[in-house]
Amino acid sequence: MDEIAADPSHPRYASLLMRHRLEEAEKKGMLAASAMIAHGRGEAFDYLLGEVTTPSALKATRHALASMVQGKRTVLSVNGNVAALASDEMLTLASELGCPLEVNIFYRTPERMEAILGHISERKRILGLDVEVLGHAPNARIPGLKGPRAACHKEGILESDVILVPLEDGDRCRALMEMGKTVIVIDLNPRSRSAREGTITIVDELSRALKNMIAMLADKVAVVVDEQYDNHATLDMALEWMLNTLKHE
Ligand code: PTJ
Repeated sequence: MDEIAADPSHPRYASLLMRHRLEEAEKKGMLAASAMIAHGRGEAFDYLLGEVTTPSALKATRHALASMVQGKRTVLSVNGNVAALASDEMLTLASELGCPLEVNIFYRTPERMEAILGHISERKRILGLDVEVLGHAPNARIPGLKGPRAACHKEGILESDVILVPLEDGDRCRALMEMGKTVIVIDLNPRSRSAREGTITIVDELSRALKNMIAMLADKVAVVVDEQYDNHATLDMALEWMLNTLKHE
């Protein structure tokens, strides 16, 4: 799956690997027309972070994970970019948490849904994981969203209490918040609407954040809800980190 020309010791290996995954997903018809623009924006912010998980992002990750563990009906939402970049990590996390994964895309077409669901099902088979994957037969709508992008599963997103929405658009994030859910956002842009409106925002690159969650669960690192957690403080710390990285270059 991940055969790229660059050597893993190459300083830009992780970035090249993610680009390669997007190129492959594009060939399979999984991506929205604006997927590369969204990725480029993410890359720019990751540069400013220094391409590392910051201490405040790690704190948000631990708190988010604890919230997902505690959730009665946790669901992981997957869009085209997420499926391209981190299907294996999303499936592994869903398997560890014992929760479903739901494909839910903004620019919804039957062709894209089929391509994304096909890719996830192939990765699930290769990994040998037993995970419920939803999205194929939506029977409900997210209130407040217009058009095909509102389609979802009643037993999945609609009735979830905790939902992970990586790389999400602001409208959907707001609609989910208005439904009273705990909305966990992963977004490299601390100024995006989703980042500012979500319950818990992890300002980190998607695959890094997911790998941290999986490692926390595997190491049995204390995964406890942080009663003092303040999302605005987390976002401020991410911005300060970026400014300091720039100053010291
Ligand atoms: O597959 P669809 O139809 O649901 O569409 C998916 C995209 C991502 C195209 C759609 O949701 C979109 O247009 O998103 P936005 O509004 O561009 O927001 C994406 C956010 O994710 C931006 O704030 C980026 O900075 C951020 N981002 C991009 N790549 C990563 C990222 N954050 C974390 N890790 C990344 N790898």
